[in-house]
Amino acid sequence: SNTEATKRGALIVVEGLDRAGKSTQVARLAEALEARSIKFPERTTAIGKMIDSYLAQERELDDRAIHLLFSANRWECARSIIEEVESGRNVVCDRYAFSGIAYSCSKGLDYEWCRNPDIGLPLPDLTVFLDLDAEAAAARGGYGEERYEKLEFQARVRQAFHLVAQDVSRHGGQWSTVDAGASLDRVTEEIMEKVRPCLDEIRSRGSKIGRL
Ligand code: ADP
Ligand code: 2DT
Ligand code: MG
Repeated sequence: SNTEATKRGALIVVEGLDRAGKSTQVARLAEALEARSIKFPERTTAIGKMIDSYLAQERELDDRAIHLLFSANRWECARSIIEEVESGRNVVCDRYAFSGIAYSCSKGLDYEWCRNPDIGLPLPDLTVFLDLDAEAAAARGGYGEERYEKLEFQARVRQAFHLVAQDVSRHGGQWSTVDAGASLDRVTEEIMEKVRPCLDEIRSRGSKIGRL
């Protein structure tokens, strides 16, 4: 029989535009779930350092090459995510493969081409999309110097995320959209309303973690 100690944890992903409130909400969620929190890109690895210098606009890379580096950066963390979840710990993730698709598609790359390199990665039990229009996001303190932090591009990314949402649902994934324009506490409450039933379901069914 399945004892409490063998029950796996959940993998919860938070997605959204720059300034949507992801990092703030991931910190709150990780505390509430006593979870390990991770962030993509994971900038400390060798691949992560290449991504970091690309985002800082210190180097140029072909659009497909950087897309594959973002995916490789997830693959180099996949084993440890699976081990953590299987050990019973919850994992909360600030961005994931869905950012990969949304940002690269917004440069004009083919949707399916963008999705392919992430196939087989751990499947999030729930993805919470913090939805905010690009103007409202820009009004939150303005953008920095990083690549992609421009209003017109962010507006395209938001549209691309809406396509990703439909695609995830079609592939049987759990995607929940939350209005990120509400107050910090209201957003946290709404996220918890989506997360609780997800945790209950994993606890009662005890299924293995899926694959993208
Ligand atoms: P992200 O990680 O998505 O870029 P952050 O969590 O860093 O977003 O938040 C970006 C900025 O917006 C921060 O200054 C943060 O305090 C502010 N912020 C986050 N959530 C809200 C909210 N619901 N209402 C107003 N300001 C917010
Ligand atoms: P932040 O560190 O502020 O979240 O910005 N990105 C991210 C991609 O283009 N592809 C990906 O696969 C991922 C995970 C989004 C990181 C920037 O990198 C973009 C914004
Ligand atoms: Mg952030």
